[in-house]
Amino acid sequence: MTVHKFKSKEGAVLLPLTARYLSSSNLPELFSSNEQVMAVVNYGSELDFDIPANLVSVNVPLHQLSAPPITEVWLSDSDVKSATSNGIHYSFNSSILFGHVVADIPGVQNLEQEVEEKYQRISKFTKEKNYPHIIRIWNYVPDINDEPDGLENYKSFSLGRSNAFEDQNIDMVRDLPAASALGIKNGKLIIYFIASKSPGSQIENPRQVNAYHYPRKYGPKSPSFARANIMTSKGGYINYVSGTASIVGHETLHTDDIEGQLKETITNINTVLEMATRKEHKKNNILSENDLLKVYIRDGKNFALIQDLLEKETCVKKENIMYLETDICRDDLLLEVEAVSMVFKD
Ligand code: 3EB
Repeated sequence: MTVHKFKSKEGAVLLPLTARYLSSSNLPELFSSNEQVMAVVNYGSELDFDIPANLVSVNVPLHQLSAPPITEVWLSDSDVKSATSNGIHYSFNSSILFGHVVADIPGVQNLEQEVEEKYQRISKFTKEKNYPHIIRIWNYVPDINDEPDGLENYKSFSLGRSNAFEDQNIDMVRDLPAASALGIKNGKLIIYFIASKSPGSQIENPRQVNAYHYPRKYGPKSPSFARANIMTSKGGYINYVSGTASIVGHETLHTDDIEGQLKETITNINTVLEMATRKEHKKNNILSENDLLKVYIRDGKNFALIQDLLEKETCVKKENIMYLETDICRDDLLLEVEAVSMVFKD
């Protein structure tokens, strides 16, 4: 199998790490090809064929609403090595490290401490390995909207993460990762991340209060994530856009209104892309056909409506959009959308 690699006219691969969605049934063919795969992230039930040991394999048991199922594949431009250290499975090339860690949290007890411990571990590990900049991180938080002992699990998660980042002296203005934080129902905390030798460029959204400045009503400590983070290489850049929702300022807008929430979310994503292109001095940019979207939907019965609207509102290719059913961190959010946008030099 050959996968289009976005090469320059001279034949050089333009980005050290790129993401693709491939039909899950095509993975055996990918694994037997010469492609340098850094990681596969499979959403839904586990794949029923062997995954090579020299890559990171993540399974996130969230239901895919569209069929046939697709898998998120991370491709390297150069040789990949992999190993496990202190519960972190990782693979790496000369500039990027991809990591994965899972915590079993029976009864979802002591979530804050579990999250803090995992974030401390990840921060120390990435520093030790000399990939000290966490660029992008995905969090699947058990029973995210439940409130044991009066504090919602999302808020406990956010607290544990903040404590770890403060302890590790992460600079909130320059070195926060882009992030997603969604619910999961299997009693596990599932985390995967991309870290880099060189710093990314943190992007915020002028329509929204920076998340790390959210007021206290959203939790004892504000969520520590950037709206987006960019990795620039010779030939272009990859922009990791965080989970994005119908939030303006810090308030949720369009409660109980799917269409309103989706349009506001797309405006927010396009604003973040616009901020990124200003910073990178590239031409103006909005969501385009080769970008990847992941759409998290609270109630699967809204899937057809959301898919329909999204096809009208953006020109992202249908096969580049993954739809998952899951709980979202604020209980008034009906949907959330994350993006990976790859922009190449003209
Ligand atoms: C928001 O904008 C929506 O806590 O890591 C989106 C992406 C959200 C990441 C996180 C939270 C997080 O606040 C929620």
